[in-house]
Amino acid sequence: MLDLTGKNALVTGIANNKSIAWGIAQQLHAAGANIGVTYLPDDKGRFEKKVGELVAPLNPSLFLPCNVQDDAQVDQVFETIQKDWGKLDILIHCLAFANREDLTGDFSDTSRDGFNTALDISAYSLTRLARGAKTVMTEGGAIVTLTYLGGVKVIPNYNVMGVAKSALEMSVRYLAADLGPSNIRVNAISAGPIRTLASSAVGGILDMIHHVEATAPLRRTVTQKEVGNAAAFLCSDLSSGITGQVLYVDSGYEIMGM
Ligand code: NAD
Ligand code: 0WE
Repeated sequence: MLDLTGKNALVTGIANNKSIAWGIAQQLHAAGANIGVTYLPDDKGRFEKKVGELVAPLNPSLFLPCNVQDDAQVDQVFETIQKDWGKLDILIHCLAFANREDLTGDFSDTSRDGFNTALDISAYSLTRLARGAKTVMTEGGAIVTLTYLGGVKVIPNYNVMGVAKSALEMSVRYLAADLGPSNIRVNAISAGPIRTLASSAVGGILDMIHHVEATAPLRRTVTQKEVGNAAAFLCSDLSSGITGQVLYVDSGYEIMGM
């Protein structure tokens, strides 16, 4: 049985009710986990209000701002976990960002700043959060991040995000080796394309979804709930022997050659 009762789970990356992180938070909650949520703070407090209202039904016992580019905010999250929870069991890393102009046109036009921004937010943040998590995962734990096929194969326009996902997937392996002796497992889910705030801002996402519906073995896209269930598995004792892996939740699309 998939049972997460007594587990404290921190979920990053919820922006709205289409967010993959929201699908994950709901499934972790359904499995009995105690939920904490971080949100990306903005000047007007819009995310704080929106995300706060969205997650209220899960009764989150922590609700904290965390811009992963700000070390002070990251440290504050883990200090609060130490103080309020005593220990952390589960960390969900479900965020990415590249400048919009870097997700279209020629990859060779990527600026130094654009490259650094994408890699900092989308890849380095996992290592930064894992470092904080290690201090509070005193009874072992599970870390799960979200990646995409564009980190392994060239997907038109994914560009610098593909480089960031490649770095993210290799970070999963190095972190798994690093944190394994502390009984902390680190895995990634490679999700197929899903309509979310981030993906909808990308030109041609609907065409990509139709392509998956036409060619993936299951002839459909995946849902946030399916990704959430896979995440719950990777966070539970059912996957106690699995670390450093990338699990494809993509209707089978990745296996196809033609
Ligand atoms: P989303 O827009 O709902 O989530 C992206 C999140 O990143 C938002 O909550 C945003 O606030 C957060 N974020 C951006 N910059 C941040 C920063 N500096 N600090 C903290 N948070 C920041 O979109 P999503 O599609 O649910 O994306 C979640 C994850 O899933 C990403 O890693 C994405 O690459 C991955 N993914 C998405 C798809 C897809 O098709 N939607 C497929 C595979 C993988
Ligand atoms: O990882 C992603 C999306 C990541 C993303 C999206 C945006 C749009 C708005 C990162 N940064 C930004 N910045 C913005 O300003 N996905 C896996 C979804 C996605 O994005 C694509 C895809 C797919 C699929 C971009 C190009 C091609 C395919």
